Amino acid sequence: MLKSLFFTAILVISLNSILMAQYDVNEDESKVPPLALPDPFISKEGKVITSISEWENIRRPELINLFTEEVYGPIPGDFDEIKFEEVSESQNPLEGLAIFKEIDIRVSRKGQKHSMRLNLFLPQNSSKPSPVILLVNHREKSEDGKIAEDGYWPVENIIKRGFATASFHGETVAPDDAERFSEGVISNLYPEELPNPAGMRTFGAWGWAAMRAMDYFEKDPLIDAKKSTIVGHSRSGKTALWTGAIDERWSVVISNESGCGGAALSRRKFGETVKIINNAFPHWFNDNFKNYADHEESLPIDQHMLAMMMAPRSVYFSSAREDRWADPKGEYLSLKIGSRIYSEIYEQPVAFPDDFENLKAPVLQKHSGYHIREGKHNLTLEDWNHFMDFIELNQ
Ligand code: GTR
Repeated sequence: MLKSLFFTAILVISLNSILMAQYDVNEDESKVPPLALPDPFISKEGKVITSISEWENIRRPELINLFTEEVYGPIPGDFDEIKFEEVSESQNPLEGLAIFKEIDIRVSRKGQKHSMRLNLFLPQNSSKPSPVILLVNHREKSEDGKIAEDGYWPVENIIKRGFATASFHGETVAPDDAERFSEGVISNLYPEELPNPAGMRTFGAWGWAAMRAMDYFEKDPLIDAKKSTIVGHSRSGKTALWTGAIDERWSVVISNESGCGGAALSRRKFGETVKIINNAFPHWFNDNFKNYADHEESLPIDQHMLAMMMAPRSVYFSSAREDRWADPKGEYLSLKIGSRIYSEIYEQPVAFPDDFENLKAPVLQKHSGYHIREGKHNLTLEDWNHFMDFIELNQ
């Protein structure tokens, strides 16, 4: 298992070096273009947005629509029936500490069916329903909780802090493959999305799965679904953000090292760019997003606006110092700038230091928080410990 994670890491690193050689990749801060971001508080019609009701009724829906049309495609919520079936195929790896449930979520629409697996651990002796943290997983399969081993999904630590935690694997709804991505929920339930250039793609499918997990949480009396967090790392961190934007049932949204098309500002063109990501992973975003390759300045949105979609709920970004491909500074800036939503619309002031380069401690506060740790692109126990501090503060 550790071995396969190691090889995945090597693969990602070598793929990135090939891409760096192939494209003119900028990782020099002095070459970042001056930032001219679209204004989140001016509507399409030119109206200046100053109140919660203008934000929630005019501008927020407008922005969701733009992200849907131009970047991610929708996460469709219509289906005819959903059923939850508890199966017991694997042994509980945390016997005595946690309750372990394997749940098959079966959804049908227009006579077609799709089924996905959710793995759930709950604190064994909790006197009340537990808050839950969902990890969107694109790495090793998680049937028996074994991705716990390296800190990527540290179930034992999460349980000991009183949270329930669940995970599903992206492959159960959409293979992470440019040729085969539709061979899952898209072909099965939403085939009309495929020919649509603004349609649902991989992140829409993974987000759909996260929403079905939430449907389950709302039905399980051992879970306090009002206190639900969605976490994703990297490509799954992009998914977590888009899901959190669309589905307001998540009270906390956490995106770890999600970089281009996730937390990082596209207009900085630092590390991975819109062109690079769309060439390497054409199945992640919808076709319209490809129009912005080398034309980031004409995007009607940028990722600070995606961070804003979480308000008034809570949002947390995290970076790793050596993960320059994901542009840590661009991740920080999009959160810092996007967090104006709390201060300026919801009258809940948040503050982020200006000096990113010397940031040492996590920015731990209500509504929006951040940390950068030493080291490489990965999701580690250190990251999780900060996440859980943030969740506790925000629930
Ligand atoms: C990289 C990709 C990034 C990031 C990463 C990952 O190869 O360029 O956008 O998503 O994979 O998911 O680990």
